[in-house]
Amino acid sequence: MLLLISLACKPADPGVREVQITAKGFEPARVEVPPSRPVTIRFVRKVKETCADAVDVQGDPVRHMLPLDAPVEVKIDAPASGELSFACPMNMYRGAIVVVGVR
Ligand SMILES: [Cu+2]
Repeated sequence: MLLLISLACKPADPGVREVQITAKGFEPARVEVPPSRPVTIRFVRKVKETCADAVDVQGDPVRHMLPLDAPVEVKIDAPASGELSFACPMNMYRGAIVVVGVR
C-alpha cells in the first residue's frame, strides 16, 4: 500500500520538458533547462493541420517526425550555456532550448 501511494505521488521527471505543437506552433517556444545535463524534450503534436509535423533540433542530425497525439522524445545534452534552437522542417515555427542557471 505504501508503495502504491509513493508511486502515485512520484513527481514528474525533472529531466523531461514537454512541448506541444499547436496551430500556432511550438508551445512553449522557450524551454528552460539546467546547464551541462542530459534532458529529454517530449514533443506532442496536438493539431492535425500544421506544417510542424516534424522537428529539427540544432546539433541533432535526425529529423524527428511528430505523429498526431503521439509523444516523441528527443534526448539532448544541454550545453554549459547558450541555447539550442528547434524548428519545423520549413523553419517557420521556431523555438529554443535555453540554458539557465549556473554550473
Ligand atoms: Cu513549417
